[in-house]
Amino acid sequence: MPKGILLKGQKGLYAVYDGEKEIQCRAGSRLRKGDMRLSPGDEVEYTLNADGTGFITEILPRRNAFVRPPVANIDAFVIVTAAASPDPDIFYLDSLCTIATLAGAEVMLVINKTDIASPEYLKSIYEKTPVKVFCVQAVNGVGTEPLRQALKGKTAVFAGPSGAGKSSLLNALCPTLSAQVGDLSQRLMRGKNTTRVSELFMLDGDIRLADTPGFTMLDFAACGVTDHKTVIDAFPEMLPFTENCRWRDCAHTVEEGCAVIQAVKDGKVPVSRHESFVRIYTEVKQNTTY
Ligand SMILES: Nc1nc2c(ncn2[C@@H]2O[C@H](COP(=O)(O)OP(=O)(O)OP(=O)(O)O)[C@@H](O)[C@H]2O)c(=O)[nH]1
Ligand SMILES: [Mg+2]
Ligand SMILES: [Zn+2]
Repeated sequence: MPKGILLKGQKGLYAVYDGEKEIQCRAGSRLRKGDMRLSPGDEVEYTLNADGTGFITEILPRRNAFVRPPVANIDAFVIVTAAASPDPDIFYLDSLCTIATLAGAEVMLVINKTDIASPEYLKSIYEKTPVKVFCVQAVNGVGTEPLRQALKGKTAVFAGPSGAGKSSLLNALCPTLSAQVGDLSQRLMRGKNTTRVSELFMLDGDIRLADTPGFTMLDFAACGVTDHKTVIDAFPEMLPFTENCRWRDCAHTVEEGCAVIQAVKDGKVPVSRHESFVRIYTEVKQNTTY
């Protein structure tokens, strides 16, 4: 049976990419309701009709899935921040990093607007982490080529504060898409009920990108972060130090003899990353029911 990736769905009509072209599909009601509802990014099986349209019969197992925006099988989060205007919100960036990492996605941090402010401060923080950093000027396309290379073969979502330059970056990566992007933002501006629209754009035939208005209000639980003990896994640069903590159940927040805290004091772990960790850990723990 043919397989493809769902790009978008609206009013029971779905666009499935078969690797070469889009197939217009319908789907049974079982796949259109509830948690397992078809989402952009889903890998699906479908049957082909004689007229070239299709019927989706199955959603293949998901590697991850999000509700707001509704997307699945995300390989990479492209977190866009401006070097200035608006100023970077490091806690928000680290929160997005945490959600992405714990969902098994790669994190790419794009520092935009480097024409008006230096990216060095942010760069110095994230160079000490596994986060991949790209410094760009979306307005004129400077620095976007390495990002395009890194995105090859992947399904990715843009996330980041309003005004950081996500739509500008999408245009820089794919100038021919600009009409579509313009259309999308116009549709999104019309009213709140349209903000759930979520679709993947094809770039260069093998990059799938979602410029969705999601991930603005961060709800850790809704994004699958429900166990405070896993938060440390989203800070891989701290993990090696945890072995030397005095207590085996050290939370690495305020404990005596915590080797992570010592590493922060020694300049081996960025202070802001540890601050974000403590805040996220505390927030997730408060919402943990056991
Ligand atoms: N100086 C400068 N301005 C930029 C750059 N990239 C984008 N901008 C400007 O920043 C503003 C916001 O850009 P958008 O692409 O609309 O930002 P966005 O992240 O899509 O914002 P939302 O759709 O509201 O989430 C626009 O006025 C852009 O022209 C850049 O590299 N340098
Ligand atoms: Mg935008
Ligand atoms: Zn510790």
